[in-house]
Amino acid sequence: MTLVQELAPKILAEVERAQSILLHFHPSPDPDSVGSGLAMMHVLKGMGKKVTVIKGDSDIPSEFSFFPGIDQVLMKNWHEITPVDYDLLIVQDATIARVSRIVDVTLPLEMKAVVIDHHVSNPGGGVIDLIDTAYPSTCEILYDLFNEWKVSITPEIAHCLIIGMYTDTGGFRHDSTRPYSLTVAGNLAAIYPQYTKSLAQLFNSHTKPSILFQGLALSSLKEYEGGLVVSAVSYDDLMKHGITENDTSAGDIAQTLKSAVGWNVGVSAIEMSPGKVKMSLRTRDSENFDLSVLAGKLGGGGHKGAAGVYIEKPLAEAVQIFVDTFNMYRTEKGL
Ligand SMILES: [Mn+2]
Repeated sequence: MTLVQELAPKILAEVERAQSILLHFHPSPDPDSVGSGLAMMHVLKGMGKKVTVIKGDSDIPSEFSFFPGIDQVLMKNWHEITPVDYDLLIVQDATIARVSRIVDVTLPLEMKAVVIDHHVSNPGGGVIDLIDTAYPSTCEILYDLFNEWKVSITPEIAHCLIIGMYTDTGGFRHDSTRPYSLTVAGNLAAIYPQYTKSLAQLFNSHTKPSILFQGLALSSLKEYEGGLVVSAVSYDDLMKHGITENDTSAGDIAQTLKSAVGWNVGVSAIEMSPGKVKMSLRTRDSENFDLSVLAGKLGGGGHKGAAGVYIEKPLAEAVQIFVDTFNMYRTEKGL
């Protein structure tokens, strides 16, 4: 019996018991967060449940406008709602703490949490934790969960799920992709064949400042021993060019860096506000460089091949801390 098969009836029992269910998007939501949040919303509404989806910390990127049901999202963050109004929180594609990064997320006694995620670094902490790292996306977990629940997958649900699955696997290119992922995607594509139009919207929606950001990021590269390369963009530079957080794409920069032969680990460091640096890490060699471990040493998390961390220091200091930690990791691993 798989974990999904084991937990599906238990999660369904919590859903049936609940009067009012809260869903959320994680900070800087990606299509797996939004797709899983909205797919779950459609399913629960289909069951006649009272459901609220909050946007969380971040604004919803305009290129996500195609997601069916996005217009029903409550444009509020955790601290702007009254948590006791809800008796069940379903945390998806995130940890409970990561429902918001701006405020502390403390669940009232009246509220139960169910955690559904595929991140190896998720500690759980819900009354039920459906955390299965064999899945490349939360949306793929939901496909199996909904089937266990005998939910019929509507075009709306299929649309939400396939976009999250596609993006979290890098277009079915990451090692996390399983043959089964393609089977699921095939089933979803048959239900909603127009999903390619949404992908076109998603990947042709760059802002002008976002292209400027890529230029700044790529012109700031520094190479370190052990095949590490770091791009670092300061808060001042962001301000000078009118670049907002939504215009930055740390993951894409790090992805580009590690695509070069000889650069094993690519890091994009961005000083999002003075003294607060966001780092995205990518590797072309996750056998030797387990980024979830590396990021974990600094309080971050993620997957073996892709991880992230925030360091609350000025940019140069933050980069130095990372480089030192990287060297420590190399020494430990004999690399
Ligand atoms: Mn995900």
